Amino acid sequence: MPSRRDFLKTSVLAAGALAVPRLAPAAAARAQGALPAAGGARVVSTWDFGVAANRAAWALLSQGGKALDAVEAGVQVPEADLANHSVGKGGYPDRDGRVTLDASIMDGDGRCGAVACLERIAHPVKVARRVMEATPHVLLVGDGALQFAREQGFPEENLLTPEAEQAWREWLKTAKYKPVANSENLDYRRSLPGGKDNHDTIGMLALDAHGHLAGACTTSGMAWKLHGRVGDSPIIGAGLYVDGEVGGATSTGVGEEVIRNAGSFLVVELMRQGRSPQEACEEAVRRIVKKRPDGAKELQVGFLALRRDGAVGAHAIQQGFTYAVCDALRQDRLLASPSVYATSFS
Ligand code: SD4
Repeated sequence: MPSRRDFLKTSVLAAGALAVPRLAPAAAARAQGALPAAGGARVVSTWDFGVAANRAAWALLSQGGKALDAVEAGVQVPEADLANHSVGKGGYPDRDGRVTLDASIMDGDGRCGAVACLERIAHPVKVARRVMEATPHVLLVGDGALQFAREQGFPEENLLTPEAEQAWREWLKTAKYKPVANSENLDYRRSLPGGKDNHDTIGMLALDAHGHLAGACTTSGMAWKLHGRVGDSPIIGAGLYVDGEVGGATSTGVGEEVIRNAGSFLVVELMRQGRSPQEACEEAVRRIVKKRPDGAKELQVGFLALRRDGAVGAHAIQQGFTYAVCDALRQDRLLASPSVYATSFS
């Protein structure tokens, strides 16, 4: 039996394309980072599950809807998918068996809202938007975020599904903790609990027909994390940043590395200085690798950027990061990001 690594190597060499292990809705993803502006609205998002999320966003964008509404609607698709153990209900819990969610949303005009370590609310992105619109704050965490969500009338429910609980109980047998690359694209039904499904996120960026930009990012964070751990996804400037004058960026992977480098803010600032979305993502990845040359060999971080003219860029440390692009021309594009390392270690 060839290993997953061999399989990736072979398929890349043979076909010039990256075959992803989880069923890719747009067939095999083509390896590509930069995409030129298409004119008109466009939405991009991370990983294979971005294709379905983009579709929900496109339902609004194609009708002249606002980028902010589109990203909020789009990321709710993986949040609601119980087979997705990375985002929303059904997400893998922390090491205490608690599902804690992180999410953020940002408009091109600078308004933003976020929640971190939120329990019992299935759509954290909606609470993030409510923080943005109904409070003078940007970020609510833990019990305070839950209290706010309750007061705002969000329904409460148990987010730990039997499948996720079983995976957690399996993990407890060894209690080994190591983030693994590209878990979002693994087949959750076949992968071993406690092994590969160890981190996950959807980041989405949209440009609407009126030229406005917005972004959202939502995750259950790293499976088996310490209770209270917060990743990059709800940190404005780390997992998500949008500036309507320039563009937006979002990230996925080991959030600690992204936070250390203010990753998404960095990508947007590099675009402001004239780098293309592709060059900006490459530089942000380079900074992470440069600071931790040995550690970076064993971890995944991917950046995705959308410039205000609709041009797209993506780059990752490891092979295997995919992203979805949707516009009037084509709604189901799934592309494989270029990467620093040619083979995925997972
Ligand atoms: C985190 N960045 O919590 C998220 C998880 C992730 O691929 O994106 N994993 O650190």
